Amino acid sequence: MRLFIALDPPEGLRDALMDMQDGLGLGREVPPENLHVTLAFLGDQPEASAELLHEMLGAIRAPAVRLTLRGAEMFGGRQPRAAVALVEKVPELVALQEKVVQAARMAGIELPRRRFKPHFTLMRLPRFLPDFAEHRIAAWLGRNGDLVYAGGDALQFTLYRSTLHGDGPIYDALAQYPLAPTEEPA
Ligand code: 2AM
Repeated sequence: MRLFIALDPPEGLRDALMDMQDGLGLGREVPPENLHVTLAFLGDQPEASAELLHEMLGAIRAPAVRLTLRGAEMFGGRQPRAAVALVEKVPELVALQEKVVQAARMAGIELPRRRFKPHFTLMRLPRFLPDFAEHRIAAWLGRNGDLVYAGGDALQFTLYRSTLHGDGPIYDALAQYPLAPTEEPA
């Protein structure tokens, strides 16, 4: 099973992400139900590891994570492969990501050390881009590069199975784990 662990956007934030998708005019949109912030990508894992992982994830105690969009970027450097909305790296998000990685390691899953750059992938771009792509990308970054959007709290995280198909992956939520709501200041 190809597995990953992610945060899903609250509804209002999903709409904001879809608005951002509308403006690029290049590549393939990530379907609304697939928009997420990956906390850990685990790759192919045997069923036994998945069960142990589920136990470890269920033991995580962590507060809700405020999801704030802060700017947009193209990933891939000189060969842009994806348009993404960046997510503010608040301490609760960093701590949760570390706990998730630790849970995976305790379940015996080896993870490469990777810098965590939280984001929603919005569009995936083809290898060969048309001539007008550069202009569209520059215009889109001009509109979204400084964007700030308070997207509300993620109150849970999800273990997903990803099945690859020719026309894009299918994600199945295998389990969800609650995060503790934070109290509003009086
Ligand atoms: P991305 O959105 O930045 O492409 C499910 O595939 C999720 O895991 C995607 O959101 C993807 O991040 C992330 N991921 C991280 N490493 C990956 C890899 N080597 N292959 C596929 N997906 C990966």
